[in-house]
Formats: sequence, structure tokens, C-alpha cells
Amino acid sequence: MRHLRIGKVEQYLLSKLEAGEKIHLLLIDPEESSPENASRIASKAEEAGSDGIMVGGSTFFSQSQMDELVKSIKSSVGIPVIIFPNNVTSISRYADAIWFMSLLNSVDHYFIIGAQSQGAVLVSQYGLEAIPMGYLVFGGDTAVAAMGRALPLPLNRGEVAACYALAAQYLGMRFIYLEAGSGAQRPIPPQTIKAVRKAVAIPIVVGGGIRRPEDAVEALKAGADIIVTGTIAEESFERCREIIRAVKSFKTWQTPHHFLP
Ligand code: 1GP
Repeated sequence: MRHLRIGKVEQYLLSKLEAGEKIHLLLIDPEESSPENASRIASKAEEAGSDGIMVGGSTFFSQSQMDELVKSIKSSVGIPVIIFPNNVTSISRYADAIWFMSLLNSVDHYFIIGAQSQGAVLVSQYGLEAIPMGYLVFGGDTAVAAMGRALPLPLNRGEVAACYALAAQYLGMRFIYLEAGSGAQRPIPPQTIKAVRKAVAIPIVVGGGIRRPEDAVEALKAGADIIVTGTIAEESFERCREIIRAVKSFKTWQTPHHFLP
């Protein structure tokens, strides 16, 4: 009998969480960065203590653009490079893993399971580590909400997000991502993260609109495990470094969860 095993990247993330660490991932958008710029920012993030690089964006880019970008980043960092796909053209064989995600509050079948069913064979052929994740998009005024045809979740109604997150956990997804959208005016409110934390045991990823160390700390205090930042690194790497520092020095009094099987 063949067994499904948790891959290396997921193991790496979960071991850190189990040790009581919080995780920072830097998001690089292929539409915003040339391969040279991407590898420069990625290596600065690694130096600053970031735990991994995510590559993805909401609008169109080709698979060859994605390949070039991922190769360039891989040549300059040792931390894992994880694809954050918006479509099948995001699948690059050069990455270490892919968030195999479903936009659970989309009204379009394509973003819930259509693209995933088209991309699955490619992920398997490339031997990419697939990390199953439920993806929830909040607020309406962002590219991801429009492109993903999301019926956006209300930012301040944590109980609604908690229902989706619990469903994701029961469907076997091993991470849940609370997304305010890249460049969002406001990050996901702590109360909403708290409501999701109360409902689920799987790690919570939070991103969108995080521009200050305080935003990251508030999210972590509310129960986030992984903080994703993108825009701020393009605006000012110094600010991004401060956020990474805040995430990596965050101490919780709560006992870390057990995520590893
Ligand atoms: C977007 O959550 C990420 O998918 C990051 O958002 O660009 O606002 O940091 P920012």
C-alpha cells in the first residue's frame, strides 16, 4: 500500500511551529519583480531571518516567466521556495513546493476545484510537494477578490470565517490562509483571527496589508502561525526587516500546538 507522506517543506514549517516559533514568508509577485530583483530581495529576506519565499500574484503571468523567477530565487537562497498559485500557469518545476489551495469562498467552480484538477497531473509529473491549503479572501476591493471571483468574507465577522476554516480542516486541508488581499488598506482584524483560532487546530496563515511590526504582532497574538508580507518589501525593505524581526522574536505563553502526525 502506498502512503501519503508529509513532504520536506511542510515538515520544515511544522517543526518550527512545534518548537514554538512563528513563521515569516516573503511573497514575491512575478508581475512586480524582475528575476534579478526577486533574487536580491529574497536573499535579503533570508539574511533577515525569513523562513521561506512564496512566489505568486493575482493577475496573469506565463509559466516561463514563473520558471525564470523561481530559478533565479533558488540560485540565491537556501530557504524553501513555495508557489502561491493563481492558475495552472503558476506551476513551476523548479520550486520546492506548492500551496495546493482552493479559494473556498469563490463563486466560481474554476477557483475551487477546476484549476486544481487541471494542474494536479503537472504537480505530480514535476514531483512538486503539494501542501493542501484552504484559502479565504476577505474584503472586496482587491485584485485577488476580483480575479478569483470571491464572494468576499466580511472582515469583522469572524464567525463566518470560522465556519469556512473548520470546513477546510474537516476536508483534510492542513493549513488555512486568511487573505486580506495584496496591498489591502487594513490587515485581517485580530478578532477575526481569534475566532478562526478558536475553531481550528490547523496552522493559520495571515496576509494582506501587513505594513508594520505591530500588525504582525497583533495577528500573532490573536493566534496566527504564519505571517506573509509582500508589498512592504517592495516599498521599503527596512520596514520588512522590522516585521521579520518582530515575527521571529515573538514569544507566546501558550503551549505550542502539535501539528506533526
Ligand atoms: C497577498 O497576503 C499577501 O497575497 C501579501 O499581501 O502584499 O499586502 O503584503 P501584501
